[in-house]
Formats: sequence, structure tokens, C-alpha cells
Amino acid sequence: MRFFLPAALAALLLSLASTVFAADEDGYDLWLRYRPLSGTAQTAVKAQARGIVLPGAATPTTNAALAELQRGLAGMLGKAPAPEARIADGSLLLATPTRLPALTASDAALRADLAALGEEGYLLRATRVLGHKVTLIAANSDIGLLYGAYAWLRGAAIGSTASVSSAPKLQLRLLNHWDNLDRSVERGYSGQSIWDWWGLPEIKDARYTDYARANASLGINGTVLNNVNSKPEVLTASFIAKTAAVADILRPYGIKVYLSARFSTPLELHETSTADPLAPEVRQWWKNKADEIYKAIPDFGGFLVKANSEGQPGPQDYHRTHADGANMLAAAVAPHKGIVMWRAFVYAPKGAHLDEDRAKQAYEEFKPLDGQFAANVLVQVKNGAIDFQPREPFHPLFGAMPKTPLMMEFQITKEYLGYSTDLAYLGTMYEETLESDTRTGQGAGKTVAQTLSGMAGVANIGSDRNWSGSHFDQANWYAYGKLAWNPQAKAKDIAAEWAALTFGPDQRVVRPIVDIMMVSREAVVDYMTPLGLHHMMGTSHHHGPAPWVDNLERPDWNPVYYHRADRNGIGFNRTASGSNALSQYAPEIARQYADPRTTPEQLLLWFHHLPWDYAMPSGRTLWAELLARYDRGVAETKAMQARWSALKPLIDARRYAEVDQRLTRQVNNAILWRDACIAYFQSVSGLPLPPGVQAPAHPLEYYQSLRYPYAPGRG
Ligand code: BDP
Repeated sequence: MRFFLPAALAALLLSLASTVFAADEDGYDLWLRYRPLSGTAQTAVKAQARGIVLPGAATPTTNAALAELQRGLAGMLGKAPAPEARIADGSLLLATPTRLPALTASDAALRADLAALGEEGYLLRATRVLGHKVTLIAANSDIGLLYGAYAWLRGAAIGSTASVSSAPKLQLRLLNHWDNLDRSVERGYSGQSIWDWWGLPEIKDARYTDYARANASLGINGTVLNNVNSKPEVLTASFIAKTAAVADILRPYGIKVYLSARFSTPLELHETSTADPLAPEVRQWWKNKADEIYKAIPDFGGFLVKANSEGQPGPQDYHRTHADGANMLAAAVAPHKGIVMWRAFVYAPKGAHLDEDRAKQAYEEFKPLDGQFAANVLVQVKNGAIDFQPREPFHPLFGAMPKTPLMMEFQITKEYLGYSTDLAYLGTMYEETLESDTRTGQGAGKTVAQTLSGMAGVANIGSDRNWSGSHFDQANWYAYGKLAWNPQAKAKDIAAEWAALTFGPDQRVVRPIVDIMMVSREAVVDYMTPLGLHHMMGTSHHHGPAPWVDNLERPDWNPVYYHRADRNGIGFNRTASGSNALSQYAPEIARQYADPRTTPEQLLLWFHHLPWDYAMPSGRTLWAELLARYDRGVAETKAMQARWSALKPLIDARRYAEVDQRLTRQVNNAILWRDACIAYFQSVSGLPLPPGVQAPAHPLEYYQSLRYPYAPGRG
């Protein structure tokens, strides 16, 4: 007994210490928390930053870099070193070759390294400059220095002192806010829009600067402030002034503002008699509008457009093509170096060829236009051909439009993956798409990442104190930003970095959190839409299971259209004997996926309609496999919660509880999906549940009667 007491006491004290010292956090600081470092870590960081030196004239961007370093060091060390004029041993030196010609004058290697970094890249290293041992943050521009400062602070916070050379692989790294002018947010689950249009331009929320800091820390360099379902008013003088006020705040952080433009704006404002993109009065109106915007915002980024999609106006209303529409806007912004991001998220308008598989329609409309877009137009393509489902194969347009710069559109907000209640780390989902081999291009083929010129993420940011509605949803913003900078980065590394920055670098915390994150999205796929199923969510709000819905005005809004389950089988036949959507992929892929045996199991029912007794590689029938996936989804979700519970002593009480409550909700959600889907598919297949599979808690009618009239996110 006497031997055990000290050990037990020590354990108790340790857990008390962690509990007592982990002060409650509300999540506002995101991954820029700068909490006090441990003693040894402090000594190491102090030695790298005895003084901060940034030669040359101050600019708003260098001021932002210095302010962030001082904020970070004050937090981590208790006291920040002052900026100093002279380089000395132990300086943290921020320099460009223009600011400090001596930096590269006699250092050919550094000169070459810097040349490889382009305008926005940076490098971090311990080196000698002018005879002094310094920690160097070097870049070719002030914005590169700011990015470098954030990277150095990250390393300091998590104890990494490695040399780094980093340059963005994509030029355009944007957030898309689906925020309305009344501050509601379409598909937003984290409060109101952060953009207080009513208060602007005079009233500038301090959050705008923190928003800029968070995004700059990831290298995000553009933001579209308003919803793709846009309103004409956003292009009137008063909103241009409001937009300019936001642009002024974001500019020092390297972030340009863009607006979603409604195609019929001049007509709806009664300033033209048509919105036909070839009509001279319309072309002139947009030119004048662009001039007006650029007068207020000289570095305005350009327009994002959703046209002829889900009821939005567009060039097809005038029998013109997407290229005619995009090029007309492109001509208006070209003299100012602006761009147009034209979305490829289109499917047939009401009444038009509705017999065509919806998954084929964007490709059919856009592929023939390859080569017809103006040089400053990018086509923005969602990751998959349907609509941000928990799992989709990559969109066949990637790799198919070699003459057109393409942007990837990912959804960060979790419209179809459990809002901000369910924990689903999307880094793995983005990675899966980006790594997919399109089998186009030279040799082995280009991955989706290699076909991109830019990336857009539909933001999950709102007025909630923690910005994203839940702590773990911050990781999706983070992962998106990191992958926009480097689409070949690894989701797991990003998760580990985020977890260390967000919950502290203690590996006892980081490892289990990364484990939770890495299984989380697959768990959601399993309990919602396993084996390639898709689009089975509730009507309009997209919450909860509704595989039975078959009565909406368009067939391709109905879940039954997508799963096609009947007595004999389940799945959407997209092979040559079905819709042949497969033919839109490169021949190697089309051949491989033509056979269910060589189709990845996770996409099986996306491409094939199979009998319930189809033999799966596991040895189970398809019916039994489907049930097993639903059960696995529930089990994984419970396991995630158990892993989180074990972290209780190591995480501040507030964040622990907020995550725990959501995990409880998620387990219930997973059970609901499982039970409702099993009840429904059993009613269709007529098959018994194999031994050991638990029957749903309620009859099918119960699930069919559930309604969510006040579900959030409908804007
Ligand atoms: C769908 C959303 C809808 C968006 C649309 C889009 O449900 O709110 O407007 O995508 O991307 O997923 O335009």
C-alpha cells in the first residue's frame, strides 16, 4: 500500500494540475492562441528572438507582421522583445533583398533560394547575416514576410525549429462567403454573417482584422464577401463604399475582396433594357460599373458568378453561352487586371432535358466551351458532379478543359455533413479529391491538384464567438487554407499541426485528437451515405435522412432518383448500359469503373445498380454490407466520443464540454440515420435483417414523420 500511494497521488496531482491550469477558452483565438510556453520551449524561442529587426520603411503589411510577432511573443514568453534598428546576435530578422541588399549580396545560395519563392513565398532559417547569428525570415515582398512571420510563430508555438522554404502552388486562394446582405448566411451554421453591411462603412467590427489575421496566417489571399445567389444592390454605390471599407482593412494582410455579381443586375436596377451580354448598352454598363468599383477599390479582385443555375439569371436567358456571359464581364474588369470566376455548378433548368443524369450536365455544358473563355476567366468547379456530398468521385471536368484555368470549389461549411454539430474533419475529403488521378495529361496522368489554377472554399465563418460554430469546424477552415497554399499537403500533418496549435503541443492530447479527426469523415459517410450512395438528405434544409422522398417538383431533387432502390437492387447505373456518365472520365478510368469488381468499393453504388445479393469482397451480400456500414458509422461515432472523454483531464473544461455535447448529439444523429435508412431500405428490399443486426428503434413511418421547420442555414 505504501508503495502505491505516492504513484496514485502523483497521478492525481498531475491531473489536477492540468485541470487547474487549463484555463477555459472560448475558441475566439482560433489557432493563433499564443499561450505561455513551457520553460525549455521558452528558452529556445527567446534565444531566437532577442530583438526583432525589420530594415527599411514600415508599410501596413510590415506593421501587421511586427504586431503579430509582438503579440505572439508576448503571449508565449510573457514579454515581447522590442523592434530594434540593428542586427545583432540573436536577432529575429525579417528581410527582403530590397529592404536589405546586404542579405543576398554575397550569398548566392540564398539568392537562388529566394528566387525560387516567387512573390508570396518565404523562408525561415538560422543563419549568419552581416556576421551575426540570426533567425532569418526572408521573402521577396512584404506579404511574404507576413506569411513567414506566421509560419515562424507556428513553429515557436509547437516547438518546431526546422528550416522552412515555402511558396504557394496556387495563385488564387479564396474564401467564398454565402452571406446575404441582411446578415443571414446560406448554409451557415455559426451565427450571423460577420459582415455587418448595415453598419458599414463607418462601423468596422474589430473582428474584421482578426478575420484578416486568421486568413493571412494560412495564406488565403482573396475573399468573396457575398452569396453566389446574389442581389443587384451589392453593386450600387452604397454597397461599393461598404465593400471598400472592408477592402481597406484586409489589404495589409494580402487579402483582396471580390463580389458575387448577379447577371441581370443592370436590368434589375432599371439601368438597361436587357441583360443580354452581347448588347452594347449592357457591355457599357458593366464597363462603367467596373470603373466605378476600381475607383473605390483599386485592387478589387473581380466577380464570382452563378449563372443559369437553380433559377439564377444568366446568358442562356438570351440564347448566349456561358462563355459569352463570362467574357463580357471579363472585358469590363480586364483593364483593371480583375478576373471573373464563372461557376460550373449548373444543371438543367426546369423543363429542359430532365431525363439526363444530373451528374453529366455541367460537363456537357462546359467541356465544349474549352478554349472560348477570355484569358481572365476561370471556371470554378465543385469537387464532385452532384453537390458537396459526403463522398463524390472527382468532377469529370478536372483534366477535361486543358485550355481553361480551373478553380476547385470545396465546401467548408458542412451543409451535407452534419452542420456544425457533427465532427467531420474535411482535410481527408479534400485530400482524397486532390490526389485523384485524372488519367489525363502526360505519363501517369495529372492529379486533380495538378489541374488547378486556384481554389475556393465556401466559408464556415460566422458571428459565433468561436467563428465556426464548433471548435473542430475551425480545423476545416484551417485545412482548407493549408491545402489552397499547397494542394499536395497531407491531411494528417495538417490535423496534427492544427491540434497542437489549438489544444497545445502535448502529444497526449495531439495524438488522440488526430486519431479522432482522421476517422471522422469516413464515419459520417458510413452513417449517412455508404458505398457511394448520395443525396439522401432531408428536403431543402438537407438535415437528416430522407431516402424515401419521391414527390418533389423535379425528379433530380428526389433521393429516390439517386439511390434507385427497389425490390431487386440499389444504386445508380452510370455505366454504358445506364446514363454513361462514366464516359466523361478518361478512358482508363471509364474502363476500370465499368466493372463493379474493379470499381472502388466506396464508389460502388455511385456507378452501379446491383442486386441485393451481389457478393461483396468481404464475403457478405450487398444488403448485409450496407447494414454493416451503417453499424460501423454508429460504432465509429461512439468510439470518437469515448476517445474524447479520455481527454477530459487534459483539456480546459469549457472546450471539453462544448465538444462533448456535440459528440453526444452526433451519436444520436448517427443512430437516426442508421435506423431510418435501414427501415426504409428494408421496406424496399423486403429482406430480413441478418442475425445480430439490431432492428431500427421505430417503424419507418416514425422517421418519415420527422420535420425540421427551423433547421438553420437556409439564408
Ligand atoms: C447547394 C446549396 C445551395 C447553393 C448551391 C450552389 O444547397 O444553397 O446555392 O449549392 O452552390 O449545395 O449554388
